[in-house]
Amino acid sequence: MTRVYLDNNATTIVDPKVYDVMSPFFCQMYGNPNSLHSFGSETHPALRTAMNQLYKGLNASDDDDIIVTSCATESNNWVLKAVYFDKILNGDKNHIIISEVEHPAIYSTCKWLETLGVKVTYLPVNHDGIVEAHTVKDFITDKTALVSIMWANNETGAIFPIKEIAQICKEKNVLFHTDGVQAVGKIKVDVQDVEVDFLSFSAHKFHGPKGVGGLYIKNSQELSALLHGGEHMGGRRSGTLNVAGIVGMGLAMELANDAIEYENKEVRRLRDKLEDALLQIPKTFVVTSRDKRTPNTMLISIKGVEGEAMLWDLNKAGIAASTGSACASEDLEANPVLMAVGADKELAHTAIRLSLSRFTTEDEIDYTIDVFKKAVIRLREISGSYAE
Ligand code: 7TS
Repeated sequence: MTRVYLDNNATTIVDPKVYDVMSPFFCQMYGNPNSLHSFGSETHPALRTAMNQLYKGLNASDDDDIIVTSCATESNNWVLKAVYFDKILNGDKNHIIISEVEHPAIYSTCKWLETLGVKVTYLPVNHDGIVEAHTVKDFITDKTALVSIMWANNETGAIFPIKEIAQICKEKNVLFHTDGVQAVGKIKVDVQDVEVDFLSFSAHKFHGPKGVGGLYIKNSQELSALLHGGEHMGGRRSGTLNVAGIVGMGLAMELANDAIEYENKEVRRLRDKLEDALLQIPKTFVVTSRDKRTPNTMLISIKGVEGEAMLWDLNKAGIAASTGSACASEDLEANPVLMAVGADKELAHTAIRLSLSRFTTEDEIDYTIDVFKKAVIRLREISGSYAE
């Protein structure tokens, strides 16, 4: 059966080159890098190469830290909780600013911090699903400890004005974190051009392995450790190094950055071809203008067709898509990002996210267009709630 994977914002296929570079570190070079014997030390060259690839990939300087974590959820939790300990519990601040369309790894952590007495501002987004930089300025007070705004949204692909927001935070002397999960490897992320204090990323979103991610920390900025223990990663994140994961993530970032031009031209062309075809179906609409999105993403609403029913039809034809974030897809609430951009509840229940990658082919897009159009006709007939 034909199988088409269009859920690349949830996770991606591991690039075969990444798989190859990782494989010796399971059964051959399996030593603990901290051990003094040769089993340990023989892992060092590959670890050094991988860390260099990560520094180069983000254009970080030697004064910065890149700390490998288990995923972006960990990186996001770390920043929020450490800022709580450092600046709120043990300081004189009490306020954090995020957007109302952050991933649950930020949003739910902030909800939890509220139970501890932290004041959280959830910034609204405009009709493109983007936080406008001036709103950040409007809400910063002398009690604000941290602003955390994502670089690109996982559901709409909307790219946020991170450079301007970073500048505002710098002027106001407030720490700035960005969740860069959906930006790294898809668009240019240069931490010297865009001066963020902290940036989270996750390898499996750019054709690296699952279970490994990172936190970039500017100028070795103070940030209490979340995991205490054996002083790994300079004492900033203890736990035996995930050697294969780190080696894989380093190469994955290099390959993804090398492919950014392809992503911008070819992946964008395929996404736009799919989008143009699907928008010919009456009463469909796509959130966020094309030029304001990552090149691989489209969130489309189809009037009269429940997102879950559509997903089921696509899945039967071998096509993987999503109704939004897979992290929340078991809960059948209306898509919160669509609600935030002002869609009505019906439209918000009919959202399908299609996300491509550099491995997506033209044949797969043609097949998807065909299946999608037939599924809409079928489901609209069944639901009967749709009239042209
Ligand atoms: N931040 C953003 C913006 C994300 O898109 C995701 C995963 C995460 C954080 C968490 O990454 P993890 O590696 O720790 O899991 N997003 C999605 C998604 O959109 N569908 O499934 C997972």
